[in-house]
Amino acid sequence: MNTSEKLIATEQRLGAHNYKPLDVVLTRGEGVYVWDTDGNRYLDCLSAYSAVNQGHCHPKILAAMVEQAGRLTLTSRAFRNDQLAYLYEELAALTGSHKILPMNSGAEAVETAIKAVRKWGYEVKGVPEGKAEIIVCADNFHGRTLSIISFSTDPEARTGFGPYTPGFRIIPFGDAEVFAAAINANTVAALIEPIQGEAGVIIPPAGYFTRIRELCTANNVTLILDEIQTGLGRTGKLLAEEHEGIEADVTLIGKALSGGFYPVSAVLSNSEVLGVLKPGQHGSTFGGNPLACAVARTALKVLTEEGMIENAAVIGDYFIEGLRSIRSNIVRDVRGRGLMMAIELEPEAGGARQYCHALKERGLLAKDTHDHTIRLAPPLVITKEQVDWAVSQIEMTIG
Ligand code: IF1
Repeated sequence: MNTSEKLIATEQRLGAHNYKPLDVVLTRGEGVYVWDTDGNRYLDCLSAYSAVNQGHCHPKILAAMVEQAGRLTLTSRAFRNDQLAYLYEELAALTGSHKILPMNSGAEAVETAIKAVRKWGYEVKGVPEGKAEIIVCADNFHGRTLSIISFSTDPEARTGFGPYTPGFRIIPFGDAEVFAAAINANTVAALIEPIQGEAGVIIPPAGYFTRIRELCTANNVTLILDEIQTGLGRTGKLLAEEHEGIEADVTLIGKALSGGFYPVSAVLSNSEVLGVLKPGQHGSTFGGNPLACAVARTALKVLTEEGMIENAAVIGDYFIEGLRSIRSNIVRDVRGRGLMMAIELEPEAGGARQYCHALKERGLLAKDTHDHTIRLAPPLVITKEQVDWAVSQIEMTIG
């Protein structure tokens, strides 16, 4: 057995089998590339589910992390640290948010928002205690905690984990009139992904979010957009909400907030929602720690200063055009916005996973989702030449 076979066997023996990864054992990354233990190079077209938008091991984020790690890593929020205020300031300037709450994982940011809007509902909107409702969409993906999977419609994510948290109303994604009908006096919030990632990169019809925004405003419903995957440049804008020219009341970010170095997430609020949380009512040991803040500050800085968001817009269009030019009778649809893309295969093609395997053999890493869809989301630093290469490999695999 070579090194990678040994490592896979050990994982198989000792690890919980809650994942089924492609059998490639990575040991190094730089920019859009990663290398396995046998020295093979791959073009990463997943970016750790959009957490490494800035590219692997970005040297400036690395330097900030090393510098901060040698100085101060964790104080807890029992004391203050000299990085948090700067992160607040820089995030507020970038996004126009008025209040920020730092957490670690994406799921924690979602949980935080759910807690805050419920409390807001009782204290500000006047919803009777215990009656708050949050509208969510079918085929959502917001994380893995008990409350979050309670409103999942994916049997794999949900089945067997009850009893479930009540208080969520599930409606189809993309239909604003169904949304209008679902609002009642106890509706405190709507929690929606701008583009549904796990569902297979589902882009709602134009005007959907404009109408959702109107309905939320008219009914005093807090609009929470989960931009954990779509945010921070992935779709060619800083936040995907900009494509429709709207502003959420609460925006959730995570993943690329650290450029993939460290779990950092945040709840951004431009309304009074976060204002309802008082000392002792919410928190986290690691949330807002100086190492996370220093890493996040630099991750945001390189994202904007190095033109990554513009690159995602321009190269994303180019990539999708390239994918659409592939002649294949097993492709049902190609869709995407910026560098968040998907190729949906015909059901007769026999599943996307075999094509992801084949792409891996050609040096391109991508991930299947929902059986028939190949998801593509390279780091935002990808070049035209690299896209040309990727498209040719994909063409040879599915063409
Ligand atoms: C896994 C998918 C991506 C997310 C949105 C919150 C979270 C996520 C919109 C939670 C996380 C991940 C987690 C990852 C697979 C993955 C994923 F395939 F499930 F849908 F990215 F496309 N909101 N998405 O996409 O963030 O707590 O994980 O930090 O292995 O479960 P987290």
